[in-house]
Amino acid sequence: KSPQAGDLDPIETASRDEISALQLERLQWSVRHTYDNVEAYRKRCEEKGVHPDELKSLADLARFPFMTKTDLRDNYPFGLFAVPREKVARLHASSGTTGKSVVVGYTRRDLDNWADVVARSLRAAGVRAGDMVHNAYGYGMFTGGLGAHYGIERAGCTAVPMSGGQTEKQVQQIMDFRPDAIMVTPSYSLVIAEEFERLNIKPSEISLKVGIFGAEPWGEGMRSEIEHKLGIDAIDIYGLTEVMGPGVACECIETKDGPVIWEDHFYPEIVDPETGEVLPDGEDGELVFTSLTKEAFPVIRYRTRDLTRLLPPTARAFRRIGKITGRSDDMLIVRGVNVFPTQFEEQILRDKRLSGNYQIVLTRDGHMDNVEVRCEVQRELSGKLSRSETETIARELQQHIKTIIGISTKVNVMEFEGIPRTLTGKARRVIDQRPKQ
Ligand code: ADP
Ligand code: K
Repeated sequence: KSPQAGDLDPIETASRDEISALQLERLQWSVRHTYDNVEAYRKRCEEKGVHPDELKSLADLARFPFMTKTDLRDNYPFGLFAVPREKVARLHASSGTTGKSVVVGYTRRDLDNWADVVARSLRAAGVRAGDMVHNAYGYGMFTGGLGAHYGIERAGCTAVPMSGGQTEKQVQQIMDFRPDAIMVTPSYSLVIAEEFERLNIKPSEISLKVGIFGAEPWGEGMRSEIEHKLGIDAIDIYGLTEVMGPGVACECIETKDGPVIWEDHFYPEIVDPETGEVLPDGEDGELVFTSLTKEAFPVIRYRTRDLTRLLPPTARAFRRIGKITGRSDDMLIVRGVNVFPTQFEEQILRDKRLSGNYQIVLTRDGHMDNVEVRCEVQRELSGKLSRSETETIARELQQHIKTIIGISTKVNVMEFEGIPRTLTGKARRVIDQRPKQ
């Protein structure tokens, strides 16, 4: 499907000069707005000896300080908000490195812009007004469900707010309602595809024409598998809670060559993850975003920790991001949900019967990620606990992890020193055996 007149916002076909001019104007507003309204940011600028008045060109941004997840944690929950709490129309949250999550807020106008960029993402993916979109992203504090939802409505489509899980019901509803498009994590889409296979339903009998997949890394191999099994075009959507949510960037169906950054709302940079130095387009490094229009929770040079590169425009006037090749921190993405090893550690340390030594083992069973948490009992309890006592410890830990971190795990409680000690350097906490994308 090629875009038709009226499908594109004028800025999507603007010249580079027009885009840069708009970006500079909005950047100056955004930095000034943040400086004036967020005390922690103003202090950071003063320490660095920079002032919003010095922002005369896009390149001047490189002189300004970065924002990181640590800043969000230190200012939990609302310390980085740039508007009074009464002006915040909605909150969302994402995992932080410890028990406290990262909290973000949106004004009415922010929600409006978010719906616009998600609607634009849907159009880029070939979805048109009047289409029905089955939304299997999780609803709730995650940005995925509601972020996609309001974009679907904004695009003039029929929203099916299915949320995640209940695979049999997902399939039943897709067969009964006959949606044109689906929004879901790539891994869960394959679980849905397998349920279709189990029911002997052929791709040609499935109404879906396109799927918009994100929240976790996926590669070309997975794209062809999804396209083949569901009989659809599979499109990559990228986003993160701190910057907005899904819809920061989305692929175009004509080219399928990496998510197009909606550069009129989000200004990208690639920096050297070690030195923070800005790298030229095309070079690998860490993706950094500055919000250009956000009122409630502006981010200036936010370090995403996602490793990738910036690619030149193709189907639209904006630049694209390459495949996310990894992270420059230890965050794990399990079934689309972000988790940090320290979050498991916190739960393990709550139980005084456990030694605090642990290991997280990630595997992929079919298409779903499995997490095994290996921990061990204290030295003085080693060899002294009955099987049912050990099982109780495991069950309790599993429940804590489920309620607090929000993911299902298998907990394996071992005897003291059951986990191999590293004699030099840091303990190996994570063993990721999932196939590389
Ligand atoms: P989302 O709901 O978009 O997943 P989160 O804040 O929960 O938002 O997670 C954001 C992180 O998820 C990103 O920093 C990135 O690591 C990962 N992510 C999101 N979309 C993609 C994608 N299309 N490809 C690879 N990684 C992605
Ligand atoms: K994610």
